[in-house]
Amino acid sequence: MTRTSPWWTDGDETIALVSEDGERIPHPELDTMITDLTIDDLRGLYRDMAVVRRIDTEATALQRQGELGLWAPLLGQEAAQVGSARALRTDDFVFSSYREHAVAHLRGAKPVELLRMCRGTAHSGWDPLEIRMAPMQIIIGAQTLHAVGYGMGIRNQESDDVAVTYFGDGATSQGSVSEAMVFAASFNLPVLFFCQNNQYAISEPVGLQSRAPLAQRALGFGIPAIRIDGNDVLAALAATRFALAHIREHGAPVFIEAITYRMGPHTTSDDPSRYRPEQELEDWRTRDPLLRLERLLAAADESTGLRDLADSESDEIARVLREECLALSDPDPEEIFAHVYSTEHRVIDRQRSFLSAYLGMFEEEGS
Ligand SMILES: Cc1ncc(C[n+]2csc(CCOP(=O)(O)OP(=O)(O)O)c2C)c(N)n1
Repeated sequence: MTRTSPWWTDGDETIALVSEDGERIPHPELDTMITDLTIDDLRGLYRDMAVVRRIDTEATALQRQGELGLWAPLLGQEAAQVGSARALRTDDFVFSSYREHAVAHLRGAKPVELLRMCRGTAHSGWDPLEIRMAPMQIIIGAQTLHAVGYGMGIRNQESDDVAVTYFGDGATSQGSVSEAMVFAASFNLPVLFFCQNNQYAISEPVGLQSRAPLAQRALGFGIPAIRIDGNDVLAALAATRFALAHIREHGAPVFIEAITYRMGPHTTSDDPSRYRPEQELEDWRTRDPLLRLERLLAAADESTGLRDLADSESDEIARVLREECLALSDPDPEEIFAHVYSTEHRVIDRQRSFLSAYLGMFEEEGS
């Protein structure tokens, strides 16, 4: 049976617009969100996913070679991120965690800018105001509060921008995420809560974190929710467009739960073989987001050269990325104080003088 509404109600299925075999599944309301998509657009979505996967693989390799301190791979989550990010307007503002490399890239961050923080050469790899995306947040769930604060600003300015926050399944156990949802619901704020349920919070499976579906949590706060197959880029794009239109029209929050799977480790410091069965990963490999879109295009006889083109473009991007990453220069150590306060501050001044004197000792030793 085809569901007519995208809104999740208890017991409903997860919405997919493309099956695992690449067949188009009709949906009366969400289909209306993507009537403009041409074959070239679909090929473009494939290209986006292939490029970010390649950037991610290169970054993982760079970390393994000691060139980055840490990396949190997005492998497996390309569709959720590319589909949702492609639905945003440039004037919306994103507040994400440390895994949304595809979102940052599609907002305009250059590949090397995705790596700068992990190489320890910058507090934020990109200019947050330029691409309208805050620096990646490491404190789990804190970015949802930042989005709510920003949403309040949007409402006060009577603009129809949306604050979009990305977080994981584990983050929904954080008090700050509950507080963010209470505030967003009570004040009718234009915030999109985009939860990538990638099944794990490091080694903790989602079933242990939440006995109820995550989408249900939003309903408990009075926030309408949509639950989608997050490995289906069309579902991610259509649902995000639908949610954004709703938020702009009603000035009230929406929650999307995108069911996906983290195919890599939590970060390069993690060994997932210690807590997840190999067969589980194998099962999810058959639901690979790139494979699914490729199958859809193949069914329409439009997949010729798709992989080769994406691969050659991605390889070149990865080559330049590596070159630019290795060429990143160390910042002036005193820059660490630059953005603590927007005005002069005597505690910071004292710390800056201390560091300067300390560094001066090495200069004397060296001379
Ligand atoms: C407030 C806080 N508590 C704990 C941590 C340690 N930590 C880092 S990642 C992580 C798991 C997050 O899982 P999830 O929200 O599902 O996101 P994912 O990493 O799977 O994308 C934890 C507990 C942290 N960074 N911040």
